[in-house]
Amino acid sequence: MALTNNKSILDWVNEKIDLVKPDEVMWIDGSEEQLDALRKEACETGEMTKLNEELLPGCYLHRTKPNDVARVEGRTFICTETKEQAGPTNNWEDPQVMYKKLYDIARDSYKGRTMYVIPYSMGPVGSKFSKVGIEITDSIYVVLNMSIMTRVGKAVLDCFGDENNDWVRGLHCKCDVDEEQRYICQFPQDNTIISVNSAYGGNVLLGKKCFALRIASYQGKNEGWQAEHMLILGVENPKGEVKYICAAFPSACGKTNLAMLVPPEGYKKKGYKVWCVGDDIAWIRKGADGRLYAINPENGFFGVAPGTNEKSNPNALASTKSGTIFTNVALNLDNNTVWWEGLDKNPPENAIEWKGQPWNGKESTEKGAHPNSRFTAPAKNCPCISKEFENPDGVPISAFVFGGRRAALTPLVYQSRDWNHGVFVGSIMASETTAAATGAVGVVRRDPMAMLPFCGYDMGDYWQHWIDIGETLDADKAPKIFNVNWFRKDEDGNFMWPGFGDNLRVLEWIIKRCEGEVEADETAIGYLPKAEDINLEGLEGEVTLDSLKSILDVDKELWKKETAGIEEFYGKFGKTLPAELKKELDTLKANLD
Ligand code: SAT
Ligand code: MN
Repeated sequence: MALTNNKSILDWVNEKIDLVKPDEVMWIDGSEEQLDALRKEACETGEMTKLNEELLPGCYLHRTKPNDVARVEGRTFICTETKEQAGPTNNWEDPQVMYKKLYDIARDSYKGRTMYVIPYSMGPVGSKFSKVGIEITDSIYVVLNMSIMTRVGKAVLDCFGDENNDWVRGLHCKCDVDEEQRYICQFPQDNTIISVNSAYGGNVLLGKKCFALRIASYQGKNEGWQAEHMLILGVENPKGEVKYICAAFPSACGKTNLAMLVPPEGYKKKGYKVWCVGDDIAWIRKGADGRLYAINPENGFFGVAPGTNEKSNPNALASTKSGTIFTNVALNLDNNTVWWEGLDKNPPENAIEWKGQPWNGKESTEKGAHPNSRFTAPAKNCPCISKEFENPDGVPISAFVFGGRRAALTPLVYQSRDWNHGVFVGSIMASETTAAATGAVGVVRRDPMAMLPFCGYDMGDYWQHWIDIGETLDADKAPKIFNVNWFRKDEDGNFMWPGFGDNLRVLEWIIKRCEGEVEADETAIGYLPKAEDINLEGLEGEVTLDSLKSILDVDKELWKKETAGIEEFYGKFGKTLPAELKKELDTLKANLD
């Protein structure tokens, strides 16, 4: 039975029923009984495997098709009235052409299947930050993932109103999971998303990248707020004061690890704590006091499994111990649990690898888990989840941090001179590619604000939006803007910074800068720490003052080469490139000469 009298919702759902012709229609009400029945059904059909109830209560394993393991950026489209509105970094197609193509693929594709209608809220139900979506899907896996990643069900519609038309339409059709016919399409001007022929993560959990970033970035531009690919964390000092930081990194560059950071021993002893508000997406608005506030619109973590372990991220690991769906990891047949590369040094011998074949982890040279295998874990499981997680007003932001994966060039940390310079620093972000998207891994590409695959309109206009937001902020209220790089390597290819929990040492410097408690050196690229101001206590033997100095260096020759790359990238934008950024580039070039 439909869960709403909202006419715009009912009309749209009915239209889609006529298109895809399901055998049955089920509205997801959010009740445990309904979800449990779906879990049971998915296990009966083999879509999911129930894991060991003692060791992993309420946990399941799912395998996607081997051709469907990551986001497909080449097949992701922004369909706006004009190509210019999508900008030079997005694939574009005319909306009418794309609707027709997608409807032809979707037509009758639910025959013999059930249509699930999922009402969901991005953000706490009823918060002024939050937005409602309806996702139609023919996949139980999607229903169960959405009910971890977002707030789903009747409660969402109960407080929505019958006349309200401000909701995002999402149609997902698994079809035959044919990669040649796979399309992930956003229609920002219609608040609509259509995804066909995939059943993987970011391609089909439409509340995540498609809505909360691509559509929401466009909404934010028009409505005066921001949707960013950022984690949100709080650092609590020994006095009990918490400062919040939003940080943008490309997919699979350690956002989840940073968001759930465990302080080094010395910091723990002193009473430092880190609280996780979000690990992937931040929605940001100005509060009544003139500061920027952020909420995490999601309700769970869709984290990369490989490399997650007791040492790298005990909080993420703990989050996966119940109520979690694992995708494309190895199944240990001896105890019906899961395993992935980097979980421990003890791979199972009697196992099934991610493609579904028998696998002996001790002998096989093949991987047990796909490099982009994932866990979908409820946020409430996380031992360090912030008590502000459900706060409908969000948390006040002290600093924005941008970062990428760069073996050379970018120093461990630097601060922008002011807001516009900070926007410049975000706009020139570049990172080595990872397994989170299909394509070559390890190639340096420009990824401004980590939004390259997620900005729902012209990136030049998006930068302008950042600049415009800055203009509305008093200088003393505006978050300070930083860049970090945990991934610098020495000549032998070894990482020069230990990363993980030790990144708190850098966050501490960032917060001190925000509070005006520490000096910095002005360089060609911005403010750099004096090496003595980064606390190395407890890192003896790992990082010396000298090695720290070498991760803090600014190699002018390398930076000159970098400016040529930036100039080329900026050249793509033509008239939407903000004059402010052009000016920042000129300043950087002059500083390097
Ligand atoms: O596949 S997702 O887009 O959900 C995850 C990611 O790439 O960050
Ligand atoms: Mn992400």
